[in-house]
Amino acid sequence: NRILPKRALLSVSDKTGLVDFARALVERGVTVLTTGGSKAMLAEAGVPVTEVADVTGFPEIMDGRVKTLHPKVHGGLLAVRHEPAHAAAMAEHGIEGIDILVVNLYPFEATVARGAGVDETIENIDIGGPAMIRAAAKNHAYLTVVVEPADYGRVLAELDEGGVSFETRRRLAFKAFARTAAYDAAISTWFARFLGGETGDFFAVGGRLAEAMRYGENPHQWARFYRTGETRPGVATARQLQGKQLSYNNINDTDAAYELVAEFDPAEAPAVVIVKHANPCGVATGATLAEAYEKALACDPVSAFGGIVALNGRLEADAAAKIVEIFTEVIIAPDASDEAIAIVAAKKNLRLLLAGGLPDPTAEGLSVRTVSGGLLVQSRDNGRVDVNDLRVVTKRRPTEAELADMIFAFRVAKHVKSNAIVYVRGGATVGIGAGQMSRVDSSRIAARKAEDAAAAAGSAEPATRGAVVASDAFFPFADGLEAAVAAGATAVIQPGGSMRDDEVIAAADAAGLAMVFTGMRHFRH
Ligand code: 93A
Repeated sequence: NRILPKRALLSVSDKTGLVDFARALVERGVTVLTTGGSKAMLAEAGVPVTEVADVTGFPEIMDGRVKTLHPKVHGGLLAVRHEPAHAAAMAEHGIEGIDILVVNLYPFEATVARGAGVDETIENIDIGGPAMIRAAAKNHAYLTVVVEPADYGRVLAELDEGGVSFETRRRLAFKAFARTAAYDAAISTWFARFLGGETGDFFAVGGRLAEAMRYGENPHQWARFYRTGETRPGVATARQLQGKQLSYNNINDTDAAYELVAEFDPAEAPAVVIVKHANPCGVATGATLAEAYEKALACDPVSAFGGIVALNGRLEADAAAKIVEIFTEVIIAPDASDEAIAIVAAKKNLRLLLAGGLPDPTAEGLSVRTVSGGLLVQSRDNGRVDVNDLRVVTKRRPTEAELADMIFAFRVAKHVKSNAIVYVRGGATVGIGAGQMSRVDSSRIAARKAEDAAAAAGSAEPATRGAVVASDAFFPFADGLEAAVAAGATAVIQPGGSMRDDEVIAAADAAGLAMVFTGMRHFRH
């Protein structure tokens, strides 16, 4: 089942390794056809090649938009060689078979990534390339299709073993369709920018392999990380300065941490988030990032061990020195000073990621998850509650200080797995209850964590005394609110909308609490 090729067509934008590969093909007796730009490079290197235009008898036209879209090319790619009618058509029209197709596409993703304008981006939508790749991949029974330079070596090695095997041709065909699918997904995603909101009944998801991880969420799972072409600052576009390779869980947790810290405008206050298992275990603002880190750490110092630290501003030496005092897996920030980088460098395994900016929490986007046999797609939760959205439902109105902490707590709750209960005092979380099946359990856990932190710090009373509390969804019964009262909370922020809102409001009034409704829910599962 091995095929020794006679004729190859090379048309590549990424010209890495092109000269050596083409020369090696020629040395093995293969006739090489190429498009204009590829030809120029090969001719200069002294590799004898034929231009596609000379085969088709038709010049490249319209700035290269039409160069390989010709029956002499596509007939050569698509002909079923053992089919007599196809062979007759080839003879009649002077079509010669192509046995190897080497194409890599116009760099659409890279063009978007560097922020090119609309005209230039559209010009970088490759039409002829994907058409050839798909034709060759369809006809892999006869052809070898190569879509990236990384495969040149393997193809040459097989040529020296008597030809390219069927297994390799099929594997390369798989890769070819994966590539054109991801390419079209990137184009479709780019178009979605102009639609805003609802993108309709079609959804394409794709990405380019960024990294193969050692394993997935668990060691028996394999894992890969793909970049979708998104250009916003975030975990996928951040630059890793040092440390071990990021694991699957690291990337997931770092994303959670950075998306949350971006909720806090650096112009208002420096903020720090510490994440474990995709949930925050400490979030705080402070006069400096170093102070914010200390406050965040105090929330749950036990869980913070081995955590991910995200900052909403430039990492400076003072914060870096504090963060490296305990074992930390990852630090992510928009930027870092040289001094801070030097401090982190002393911890060889600690990863430092610099994202160049912060994600925009109000930006539109998509969230995708798999279910067995399907995909669930929804718009990103870019909802954001402001003071003006709040409705006071209790007799007592919240104080200014309570209001500020309420908004803070609700923004944190948005990023905590449901059921989420978040206690905040003085711009810092003091107790977080996450991921429980019952809201009252989350309330109790959050309060208990605050008691533990107080005990560890040798403090007489838990920091939930005098705190505000946020709930990601309404309290279905008064018991969740009563748990907050028992913990010493003075004010509550929650969406409202329960059938028993009246009972919950009455319980709040009875305890002298101030309570506001946001009208917006932030489930996160
Ligand atoms: O503009 S195209 O969509 N029209 C075509 O007919 C065509 N044929 C090949 N783009 C086309 N290509 C692409 O040109 C290939 O996919 C490759 O990326 C590039 C190589 O051109 P050159 O050899 O001139 O640098």
